[in-house]
Amino acid sequence: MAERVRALDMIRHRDAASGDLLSGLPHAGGRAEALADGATILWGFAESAAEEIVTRAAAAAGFAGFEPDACLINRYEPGARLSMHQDRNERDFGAPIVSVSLGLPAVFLFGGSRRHDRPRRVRLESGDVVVWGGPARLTFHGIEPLADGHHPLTGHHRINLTFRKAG
Ligand SMILES: O=C(O)CCC(=O)C(=O)O
Ligand SMILES: [Mn+2]
Repeated sequence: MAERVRALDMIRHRDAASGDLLSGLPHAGGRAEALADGATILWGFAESAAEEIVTRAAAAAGFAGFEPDACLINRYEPGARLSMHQDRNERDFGAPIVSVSLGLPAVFLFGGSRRHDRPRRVRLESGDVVVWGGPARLTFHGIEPLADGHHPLTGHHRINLTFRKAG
């Protein structure tokens, strides 16, 4: 539950950087700079929230010391899917993948080491964090077509961030 709240905080902070949601936000180590009426930049804010979620989730899953250097962001609209694939673009398969989901729920398909292994279907909701690494690092996975809906944070979208050690 704590992870969920923190992931939601992260997206709120991002929204805040471009708009109106600033007043009263707790300040968690970043630096705030007023640009003009109603606009403020929170330097380093989302990054510090993301770092905490991701490193704690990785450690809880058995990958202490995970230091991602890349974040891939996918935005899904209703009907969008991601076919079964392995994450192979990273140089070091010793590091896990840490995935943070925000907004509309989705069905995550988590298969096996072969493309046609029957996948588990796991419903991911906003704030859920999935970590896979070690013997599971090259597991085939994908996302079922997104069902339509509305989420207060993201409207008709789902956003997924995958933190990786690419280099
Ligand atoms: O959207 C997701 O939950 C998974 C994203 C993913 O597998 C990828 O970007 O490689
Ligand atoms: Mn992937």
